[in-house]
Amino acid sequence: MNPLRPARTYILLAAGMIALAAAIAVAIAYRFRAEMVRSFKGGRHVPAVVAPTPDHIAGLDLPDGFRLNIFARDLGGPRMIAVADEGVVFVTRPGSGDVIALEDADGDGAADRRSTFVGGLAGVHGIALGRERMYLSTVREVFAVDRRGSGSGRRERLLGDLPPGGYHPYRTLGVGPDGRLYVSVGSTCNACVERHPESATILRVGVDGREREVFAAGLRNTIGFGWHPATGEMWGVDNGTDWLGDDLPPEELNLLTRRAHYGWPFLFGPNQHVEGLREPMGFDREGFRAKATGSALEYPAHSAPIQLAFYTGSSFPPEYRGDAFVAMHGSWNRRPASGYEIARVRFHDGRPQAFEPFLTGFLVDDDTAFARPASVAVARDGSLLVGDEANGVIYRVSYARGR
Ligand SMILES: [Ca+2]
Ligand SMILES: [Ca+2]
Repeated sequence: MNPLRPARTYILLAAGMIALAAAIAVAIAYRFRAEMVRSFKGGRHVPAVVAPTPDHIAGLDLPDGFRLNIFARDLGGPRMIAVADEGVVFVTRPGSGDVIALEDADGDGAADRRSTFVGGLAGVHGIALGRERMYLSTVREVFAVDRRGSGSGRRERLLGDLPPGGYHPYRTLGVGPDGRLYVSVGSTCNACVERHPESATILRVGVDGREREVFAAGLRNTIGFGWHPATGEMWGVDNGTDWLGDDLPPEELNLLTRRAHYGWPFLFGPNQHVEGLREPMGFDREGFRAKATGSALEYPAHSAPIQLAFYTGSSFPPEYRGDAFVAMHGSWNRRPASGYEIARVRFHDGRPQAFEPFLTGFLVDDDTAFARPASVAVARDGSLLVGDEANGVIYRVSYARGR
């Protein structure tokens, strides 16, 4: 046996470990160079998600006259829902990389047909329906598929170079009243000055993928957005910065207008300064504040608003027309937990008045939940569909008074 061999092995091993440690140090330094939160407040607190029992479901709270049933179950990890005019309910599942189609053919309020509409699209999350086409987004791409056929037809790639996902890889889509496609691109970090001009923005682009522009900026992650059915104005809910404490910053409802800046990472809510942030050298705080747009309404911190849907149906009482519903995914950075519910935004004459609880009770106690609500959509019969990402259930809320 060569006596030099063990020594050489140790030297190589030591050199390898030093190189690895250096690489990790560089990676950590790179990551935290951009991160602006100076001291981390609010611990990790994630209620355990259990399977829903009949007792759990019976314990859900709704305003008087509303009732709830299960529309579909065993759906894996459903995220966004889009309902077609003819009633088909499309659901994206980024984990399984597909879009499923659910139909309630006999009209009893529960889906009885289920098929895979689009498959093999890893990370598919955003969905929007045009007259003939369905638009889908993955982390860095936007596709169009013919939605009248089986879904298996040609897939046209409209965009292939969205910014990297990082902290927020789930992009969402909407087709505006102007016929253009809106793409929400969340931030790559918790709080930082982004390197890519399209990170932490909403983009606007033609449905052919051309004439792309940053529509609105300073939005950390506005997953849920939509257009008020009476005014055509665009409203969105933004997810505020983590680790700033149990009550800061609030989640925001913003009126989204072209070329506005909504303040992230420097300002929150109605343009309030964020304490505990490392601001860039020479940052002109007051100059920035003068140009930024504050929120219209606020919601408890860390509730994590996901999908937003305006109520466009007619089976709920008339005062719900033009109000919005928001799925609150629920906190992981706050004690006690917040969110885990469906909130209603009351609108009057096109202006938001207040958030109020609509469907609550998914949080059984501060350590236990039986849903992480991610989606809300209005079904063709005017009922509200609510998707739970954690247990793969879609609940259906209908108005039952007088029946
Ligand atoms: Ca049915
Ligand atoms: Ca803001």
